[in-house]
Amino acid sequence: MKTIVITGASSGIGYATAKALAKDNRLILCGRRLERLQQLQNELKETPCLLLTFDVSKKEEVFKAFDSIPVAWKNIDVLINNAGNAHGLARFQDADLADLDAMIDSNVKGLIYVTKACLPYLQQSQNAHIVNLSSIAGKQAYTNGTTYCASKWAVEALTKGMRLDFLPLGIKVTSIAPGAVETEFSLIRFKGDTEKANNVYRGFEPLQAEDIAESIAFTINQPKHVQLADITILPKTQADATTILRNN
Ligand code: 8X3
Repeated sequence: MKTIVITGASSGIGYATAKALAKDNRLILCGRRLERLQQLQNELKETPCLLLTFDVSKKEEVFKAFDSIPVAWKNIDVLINNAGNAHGLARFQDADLADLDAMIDSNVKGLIYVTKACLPYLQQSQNAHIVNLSSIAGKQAYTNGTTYCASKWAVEALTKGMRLDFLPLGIKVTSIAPGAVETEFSLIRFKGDTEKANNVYRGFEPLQAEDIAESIAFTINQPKHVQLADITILPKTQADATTILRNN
């Protein structure tokens, strides 16, 4: 049995990951919306769950939440840094600065805050592991996505750097880099415009959140001496960040 923290647990990949890891583990489910976390907890009847409500981009909220963890939950084995989003899709010169701030705040600073806040608890574990949700956008910049891509390149750099820094601590660090996954991701990127969001997944079979959850489960269930460094997951009909074969 592992104690596993999942950020952004109330929807998408975080939600599917909580479901995939529910058996034989204890879950610390983190998100901004308590009702959504409670709903997930109700669905995971057999699983011991602790709910932490905070916004990853708000430093004080993050540290306050981790400080509030009861003693019985303080031995944390796995941190899944899943929270993060894309805001807007526009050329850098046209992009809204507030959108760029939001992506750096959640995808980069949020991951840093949560990891810093969680580290003292991870250090209690003999089998500690951090899984960072990156993206194909962390490996290939594309037009209109410059700052989103930069935020995911930062996740890649943080993952590689942490793997080096944590060697003496014995903490494994893995990056999971998905391509097109059909979640609320595009709806958020396009600020609720369903037509634009649906168009992203038009004419091919995208990944589902459950596909990514399965790889996360595979990653953290490796033998103690095995550290998966990096998994890139694409739909069968996606070759790179911008090349997708569509049938219409
Ligand atoms: C999500 C994948 O290609 O939309 O991170 O940036 S992509």
